[in-house]
Amino acid sequence: MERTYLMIKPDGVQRGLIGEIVGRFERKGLKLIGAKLMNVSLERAERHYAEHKGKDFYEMLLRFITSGPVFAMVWEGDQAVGLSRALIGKTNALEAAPGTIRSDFAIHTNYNLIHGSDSHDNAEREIGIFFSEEELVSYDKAIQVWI
Ligand code: RTP
Ligand code: MG
Repeated sequence: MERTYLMIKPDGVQRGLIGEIVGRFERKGLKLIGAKLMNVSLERAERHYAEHKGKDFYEMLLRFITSGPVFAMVWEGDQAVGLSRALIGKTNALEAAPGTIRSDFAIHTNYNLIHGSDSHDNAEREIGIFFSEEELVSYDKAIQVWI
């Protein structure tokens, strides 16, 4: 079992796409174990995007992610990291496969609706930035046996 950190970015919240996006992960069969609408402080944004420090889009990325509320989530399931990245699609909407979130709803690389952890280790690191363990809910899904 693996956990991943997913975050609907300010564009997704402002465009009213929270329900649409959350529904895709629910229907896939992953288990939602934590969620909250929140503003991201500059300090949290810098920790989250530390790997991009120094890149030409870094400052813009920080401004964007702190510009309005995000919908922060933790999802659990077998291969949750890889499966979530597959549902999200490539960073650039032009390269994202049809049927992925970014292909279906995004136009611009900078406004690509959702973040998904790119590795198991980064998932655990990012969950720690945005959630305390007390905010995460442990429960069984009745139909999990078929997924
Ligand atoms: P994310 O971290 O948000 O899930 O996206 P990702 O893994 O697909 O892409 P990543 O390389 O981690 O980049 C993080 C975010 O920075 C913006 N970006 N802009 N060339 C560019 O202008 C550029 N490259 C990346 C995107 O918003 C990307 O999601
Ligand atoms: Mg990334």
